[in-house]
Amino acid sequence: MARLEKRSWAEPFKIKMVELLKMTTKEQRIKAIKEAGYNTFLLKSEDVYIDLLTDSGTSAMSDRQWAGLMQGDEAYAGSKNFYTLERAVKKYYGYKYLIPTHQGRGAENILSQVMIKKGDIIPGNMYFTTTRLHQELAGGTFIDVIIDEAHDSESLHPFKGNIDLDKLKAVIKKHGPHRIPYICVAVTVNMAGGQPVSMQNLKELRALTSKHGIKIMLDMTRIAENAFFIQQREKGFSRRSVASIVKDICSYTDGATFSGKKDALVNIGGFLALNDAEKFEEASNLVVVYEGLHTYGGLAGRDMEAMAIGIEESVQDEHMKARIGQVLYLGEQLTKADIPIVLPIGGHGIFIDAKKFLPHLTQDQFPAQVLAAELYEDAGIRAMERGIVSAGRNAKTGNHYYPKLELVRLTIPRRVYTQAHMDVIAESVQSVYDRRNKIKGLAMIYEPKYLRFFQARFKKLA
Ligand code: PLI
Repeated sequence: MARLEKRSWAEPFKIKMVELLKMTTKEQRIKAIKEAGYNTFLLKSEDVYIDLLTDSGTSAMSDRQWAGLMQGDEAYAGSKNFYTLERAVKKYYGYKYLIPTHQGRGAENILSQVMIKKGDIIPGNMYFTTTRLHQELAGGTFIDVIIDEAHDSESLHPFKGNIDLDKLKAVIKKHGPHRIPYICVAVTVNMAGGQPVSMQNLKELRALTSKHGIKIMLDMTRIAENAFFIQQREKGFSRRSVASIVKDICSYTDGATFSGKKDALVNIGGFLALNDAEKFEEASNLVVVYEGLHTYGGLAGRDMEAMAIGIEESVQDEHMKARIGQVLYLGEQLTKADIPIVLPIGGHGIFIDAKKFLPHLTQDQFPAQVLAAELYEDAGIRAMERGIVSAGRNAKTGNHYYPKLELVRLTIPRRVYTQAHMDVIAESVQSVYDRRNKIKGLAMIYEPKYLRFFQARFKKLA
């Protein structure tokens, strides 16, 4: 018998505890999603079988992290867990000053308030919902300077998160460097499908911004995933560890916001990290108003301990290989079945191209919202809309933003689901695809003012 050439990856852990899930019938799910206004954010979690809404705060913590919770020092000021976290941030990311926050958007608020003046311009590699809103609330205007390939779900560019330096130069020329307090660089780029930024691009960006005295602020929420892609795809990095690549990425930047709920394998937590002493002082003063004292920032001591341990676990090569390996496995099942997804397969999930999946619907009929609801009805799988509903409205004109990408995100929580779950998901997507021509659009019947995708309600069109 011929020997098998293939060597599979597998998780570098075993399962110690399980959480039982409720199984539902199709009738129950049809009722539940209707009651939720066809918005998967408004479903009750207990009615969901496989929850792919987000990879944010949904990871399984390790036994070491759970043990860390018991080491919580819940002092109001100067908790020892703050110093553990500060050491981890210096060791793995290299930033000088740390301000913990309750989660990523807490850090975005503080950063935006400290750095942005009314009328400022904030270029970035594609918007993220909370990030852009905080920039706007602080009086700034976001301008997208990501490469064009990022908006094309079929482009196979290996670093679709890259900044287009010519677009950035044009923004600097038009508005002047004094109007640009910083460029916001996300690694990996969530709304583009979890697409990475290359080290070469960061290096060139640093050279360009230094010339103009513009700072680089990193949204380092999924930095370890970005580092893994650099290791796999960029020349000169194949022998480098994920941990060392992570530190290199940070070295090209002046500070960062971080949602610990993703890479860092915790259920809550985030931080703002800075290298500038003066800005740090301003931010430490402001955090007291919005989050809590600068040594806890809205977190319990135990949360900071778990995040410090999670940061260390997140940059291990074996962890990242299994993490991305699982996402890749699901993506390959779907591409084999000709389902239109964003390629190359990204870091934290699979993004289905809803415009291509449901070409008979206009973008005003919210194809990605529709598809997410259909997936729930089919098998109790909860996904997230990342299209016109998430994009919201232009604050000045009041019109919908019409993003080129109209996506449904199947986000994979870290260390939570098995390969068999991935098979169930792939089969469900195929089953919905087989009856796609019969699927009807939605109309929005309630629209909240901010971040409407969280709470908007819809009804099925007749
Ligand atoms: O959810 P927060 O506040 O901890 O983090 C906000 C945030 C900032 N940047 C990026 C790239 C994110 O993906 C992000 C949160 N993302 C969520 C909740 C998600 O489901 O993707």
